[in-house]
Amino acid sequence: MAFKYSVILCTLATDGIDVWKTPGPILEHIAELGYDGVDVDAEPDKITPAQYEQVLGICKALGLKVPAMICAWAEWHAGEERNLASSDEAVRKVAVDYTKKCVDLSASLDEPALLEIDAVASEIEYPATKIPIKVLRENFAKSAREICAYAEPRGVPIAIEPINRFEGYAGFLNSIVEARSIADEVGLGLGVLLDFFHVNIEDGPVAETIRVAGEKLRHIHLADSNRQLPGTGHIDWVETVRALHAIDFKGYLSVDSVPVKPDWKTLLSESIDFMKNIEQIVEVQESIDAQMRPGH
Ligand SMILES: [Mn+2]
Repeated sequence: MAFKYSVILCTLATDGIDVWKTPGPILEHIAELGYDGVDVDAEPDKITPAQYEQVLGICKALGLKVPAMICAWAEWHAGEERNLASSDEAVRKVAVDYTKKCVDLSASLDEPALLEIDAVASEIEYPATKIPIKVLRENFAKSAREICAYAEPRGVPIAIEPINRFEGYAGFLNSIVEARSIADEVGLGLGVLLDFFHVNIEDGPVAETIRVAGEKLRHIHLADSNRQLPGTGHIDWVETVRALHAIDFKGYLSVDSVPVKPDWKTLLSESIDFMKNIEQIVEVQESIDAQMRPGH
């Protein structure tokens, strides 16, 4: 039961790689390395239908799936304030309307792609946000309900990605425990997205966090504890893969390593090779475990 791997294309920008400018050679290289898919930017007002058609057409020809589209939430990434937890109704509406447009875009694909939602304030108030957590939670849950009610009949999966306190709200929606509790409350198919970098900062051990996410885990952003390629930090990868087997994870692991180091080609080839090696080790371990069981 091998995992499926993808690449978040916009993260490659830190190495000067722009899929919207030269899609052919970039996507060909990703396919050659053995990736199953790519996570494409969700910017329905900025990327033209012709650009989407070109990139998605090349993906299709190469056999690359699009398991997720990446919504931009931070102002540096989005170029505008998109705050699903805002108490200002006008601000919150901008973010909800953007997400609904992304749902329409995703629903137009051959297979609808997952969209991630999260809560990012335009102003970071580290070490603790001044807005009561209860208020932020109510606002965010309201947005999530509106988005999921729109996405569910269109077959578009939505998942909450908790963001660490230095990039998101300091104190709200930083952990998988919080994300899972909102997903449980909202229902409507809402799941969670686990980014190993954020989780390593805000949750317990990654393997334990995977068990907390459980059947609500829809997608993974792949990096080590230092946000660099897997194997260069201190995540316990064998335990992580064992936990993913234990919950029978069927989604994708998408490389989300920023800034790209040492260069995009090395990052992508080493990431997938390392993970496939760990998968093999775990398979051997699990077959030894099975032999040791009584009655074998
Ligand atoms: Mn991420």
